[in-house]
Amino acid sequence: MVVPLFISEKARDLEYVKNYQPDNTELQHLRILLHGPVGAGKSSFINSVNNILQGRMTGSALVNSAGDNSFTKKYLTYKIPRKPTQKGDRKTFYSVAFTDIMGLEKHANNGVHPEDIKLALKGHVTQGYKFNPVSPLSEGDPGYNSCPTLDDKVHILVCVIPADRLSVLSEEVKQKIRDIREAASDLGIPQLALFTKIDQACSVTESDIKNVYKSKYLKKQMEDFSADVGVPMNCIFPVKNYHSEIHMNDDIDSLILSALRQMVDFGDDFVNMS
Ligand SMILES: Nc1nc2c(ncn2[C@@H]2O[C@H](COP(=O)(O)OP(=O)(O)O)[C@@H](O)[C@H]2O)c(=O)[nH]1
Ligand SMILES: [Mg+2]
Repeated sequence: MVVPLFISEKARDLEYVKNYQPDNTELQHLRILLHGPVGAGKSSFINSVNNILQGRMTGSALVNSAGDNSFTKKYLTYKIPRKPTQKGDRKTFYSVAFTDIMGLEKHANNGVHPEDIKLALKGHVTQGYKFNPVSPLSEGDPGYNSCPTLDDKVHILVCVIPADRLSVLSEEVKQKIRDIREAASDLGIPQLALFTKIDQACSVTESDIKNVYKSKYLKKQMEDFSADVGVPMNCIFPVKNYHSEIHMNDDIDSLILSALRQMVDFGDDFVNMS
């Protein structure tokens, strides 16, 4: 048998995320809410995490708790199934769950209303609720959950930004991001940002995503975003999602796992304080 001499950072992060369980046994999962412009790579990120935790390419076999696979403007939770250790075992899930909110479009009437995102942070949006961009959810509506449990609440807010389109993000979109961040900060919810599509952002990362921290261009983009929106530099994670690959790739996994590990740590701190 070949005994590995060292365990890679990637392997450590993977084990860490796979083994993570909240101390509070009432909590099934950390809820990670992804928000950001349409096409930023939110769904692809969730699928990428699914691939990595399953250890294989999975397509989009994600489970959402509303039992519905439509990719509309519905509020859906995606959970990632654990491989059963024995045949006939009950289906169980990893302790991270994702909610993907489409939105933040330039015009107020497109995308999910920022007020709805704020309600989602507090757990007031029912699974399967179809967002209405024109009028936000209000108390008493059928989609309004008046008694959210700790599981319903958001524990980590993640802003997803396409690294190749940062310079064209409109002031309106940035303002929406700031508003949502502020609402999350008021609730004490930890936040981080993902810079996706680094493989398309500049020639240095296009040739090899391992060069990500050598790219002056990307560093400048991250600094500008940090200054503009207020996410600290050490909370911005550059990633490349699985989007056209046929096989798994260690470099893709490493970047995604370091972001995911930080999400778990931040979320865990938050639920332990709640
Ligand atoms: N090159 C590249 N394309 C990506 C990446 N992430 C997502 N995409 C592509 O960008 C498009 C939008 O991604 P999607 O996940 O649907 O964005 P969403 O609207 O935020 O959910 C799709 O065609 C993806 O295949 C990435 O990291 N690199
Ligand atoms: Mg999507």
